[in-house]
Amino acid sequence: TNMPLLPRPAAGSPATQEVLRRYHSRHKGPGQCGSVNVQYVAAPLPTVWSLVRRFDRPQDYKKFVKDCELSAGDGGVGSVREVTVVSGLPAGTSTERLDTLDDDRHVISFSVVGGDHRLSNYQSTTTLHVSGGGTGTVVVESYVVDVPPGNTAEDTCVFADTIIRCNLRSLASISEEMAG
Ligand code: A9S
Repeated sequence: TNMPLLPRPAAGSPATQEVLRRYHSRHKGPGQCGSVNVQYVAAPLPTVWSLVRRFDRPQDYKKFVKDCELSAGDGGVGSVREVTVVSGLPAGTSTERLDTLDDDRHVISFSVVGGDHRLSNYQSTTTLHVSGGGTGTVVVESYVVDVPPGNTAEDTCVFADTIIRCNLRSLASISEEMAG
């Protein structure tokens, strides 16, 4: 039959839907891939945000970061960080610029601008959302990145998603520890 399908309403409050539309539906150019990862954290948003907003201290929850130094700025928009990666990854350093830091909407985004790794033009956006009346937080992290020559979009996303899910699980456990 030609019976139209009844669209299911999207999840989340109108405010959440607006943030998702605005910050997580980035356009992928030709030769790019990307995805969205979501993590529930059983800690209040201000606790989670206190970790996520520190562009100068990714090592506080990103286990693959050995060291981080700002090479420009003081941690505000436009700051540049030089990240040194732990051994075992196919990367040594990554140079990253802070593009957005919104303490009201709880949005942070950065772009990879250099380094000796294969994730060229990696651009990431993370937003935080109050959940469970304030007892919990939903973290949404999306990215786009160039597919390196000789790799598939699928392999590139599997690699990036593996690192991101690791970061998000670590963010959850540290936040939950802080919140007691
Ligand atoms: O750090 C993040 O938020 C997420 C990712 C996927 C970071 C990846 C990375 O910084 C390495 C950890 C160094 C791995 C980049 C840009 C390239 C890598 O190969």
